[in-house]
Amino acid sequence: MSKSLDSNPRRDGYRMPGEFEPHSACWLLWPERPDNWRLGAKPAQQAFVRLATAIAGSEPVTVGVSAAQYANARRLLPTQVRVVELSSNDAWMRDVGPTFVVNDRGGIRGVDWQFNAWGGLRGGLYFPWDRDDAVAQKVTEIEGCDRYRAPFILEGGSIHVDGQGTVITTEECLLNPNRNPGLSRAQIETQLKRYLNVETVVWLGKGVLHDETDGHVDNLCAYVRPAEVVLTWTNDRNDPQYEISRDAHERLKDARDARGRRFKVHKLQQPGPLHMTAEEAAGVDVAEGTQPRAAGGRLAASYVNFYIGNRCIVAPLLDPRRDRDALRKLQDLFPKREVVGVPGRELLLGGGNVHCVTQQVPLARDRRR
Ligand code: KQY
Repeated sequence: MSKSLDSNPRRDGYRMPGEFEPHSACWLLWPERPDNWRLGAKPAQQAFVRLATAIAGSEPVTVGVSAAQYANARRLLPTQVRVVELSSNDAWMRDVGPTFVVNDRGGIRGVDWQFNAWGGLRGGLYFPWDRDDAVAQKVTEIEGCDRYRAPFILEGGSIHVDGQGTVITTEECLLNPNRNPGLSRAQIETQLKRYLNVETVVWLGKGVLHDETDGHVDNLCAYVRPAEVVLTWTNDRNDPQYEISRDAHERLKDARDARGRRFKVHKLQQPGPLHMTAEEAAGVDVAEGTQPRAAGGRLAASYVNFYIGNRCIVAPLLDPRRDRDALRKLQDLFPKREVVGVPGRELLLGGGNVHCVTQQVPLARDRRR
């Protein structure tokens, strides 16, 4: 049984590794709800199959799926992907799954963040979210590890760590009163230090324009390796994204990480700008309590929303005019991994992308040997 621990990772000597460190597995959830995924989630399911297949070439993949969709998911996913029945409110494993932490003696535990669907009743994206909030416990149970139930709200997509004492996050999300209204910036930093076991919090300002998560960092900026990040970028000064990316660039250039290093910042040109078509918007069911979809709305499209697998980088394909350059740039940044593009449009229409729907399980290693 997965025990709930009455402590925190810092006190117990556990840390969140960088995503670029070795993994033992990757978890996803199966998309299903028709008020988020158009056409009864059928196009999104095809995209998830492509994504799960790409990651499965690099590490074992498990997909959690509702009882109602089990047979369909099992039929569509390749045999090397494990499918387990797991209820959830939607498919954002990065945000609802556990953040795994490891120690130097081969131990692994999960951090089970509190979850309120990206803002609860103050601008959150759907109601209810009780099944999502129970996902992390169930995943740690299946993974056979104990867990820390964090005393505050956080989504995994709102943090990126280097595994060496630094976390990067955004003010737009973590300081948003719809997450932890009772906590000051200093108190949030203290909790991040306890639950990720970091010393330094690097604050960026806003996330990608119109990101409905309130600016998750994983759509804006990601670690390539310690002290080296990739930032979504546009050279168009008339695009409102320009000022957001410029501000993030400046903050990163001014920052020092936990080891006193300056950041090397790589710019990755954004796709588009991309917008939701009338046909796409019309394909999404209307439901009370769910964010409606509007034709013509600008999508929070970014190539930074990629997944780092053991031997691959899985990145979204979003814009035929820009995909090739984006993949080439990622290949330059990750020369030891194969960069694989997967269809990203359906994930984007749902409100996120590859990184948002994946959650790595780090390899627990005994470093004393
Ligand atoms: O991490 C994410 N990008 C989740 C977005 C949730 C969107 C729900 N429509």
